[in-house]
Amino acid sequence: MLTLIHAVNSRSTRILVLIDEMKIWDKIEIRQVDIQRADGSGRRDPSNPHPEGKVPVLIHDGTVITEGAAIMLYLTALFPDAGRAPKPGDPRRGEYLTWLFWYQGVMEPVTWAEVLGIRHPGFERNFRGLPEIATRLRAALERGPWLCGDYSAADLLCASAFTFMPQLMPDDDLIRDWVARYQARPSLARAKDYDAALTAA
Ligand SMILES: N[C@@H](CCC(=O)N[C@@H](CS)C(=O)NCC(=O)O)C(=O)O
Repeated sequence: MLTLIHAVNSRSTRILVLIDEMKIWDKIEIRQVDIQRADGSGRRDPSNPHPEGKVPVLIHDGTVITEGAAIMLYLTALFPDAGRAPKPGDPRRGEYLTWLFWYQGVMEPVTWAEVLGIRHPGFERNFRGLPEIATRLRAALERGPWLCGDYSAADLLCASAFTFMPQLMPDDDLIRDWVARYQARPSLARAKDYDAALTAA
């Protein structure tokens, strides 16, 4: 049994986008929890199995999986025919894994540091910065049309950062167009509608 621990308008919403892209709504139970929000609202939900009370969390037959990229990798591996990842053996599989891990290990810390105004030479030496992120994305998009050729969870994860933090959008037509194509996908609207219905209930 698969369960997604979800809080509306949060990082777990992009897992809803993936679920919609993969057409696996009927395979996953969505369980809503409260979380502590940056504005001070909300509270840690004691029913949430995440060790820090965060979302997203995927539970598969009792196993708890956290971190957005790990959940995306897990789901796309569990449903390989859903078509949102190059399969093992595909020459672009390595690129797919690279993008997921790079997002979680580099892009997310760098974008958050930028938004919070955190600057340290050691941080920049380890993670680099926004210009390097833009260069890397652009190089992949020049080959395009998506990061791994066809649309995949890697696009969803990386492009979602610029939906959440539009002020960080690089001044680059290829990247702007890629984010716009991601935002225009019906899966995004359907996930937002799902959250709106939960909020209204
Ligand atoms: N690295 C985690 C971050 C998860 C995360 O920080 N989620 C936020 C919601 S967007 C959360 O649950 N915050 C509640 C809290 O910090 O207590 C991931 O990418 O999945």
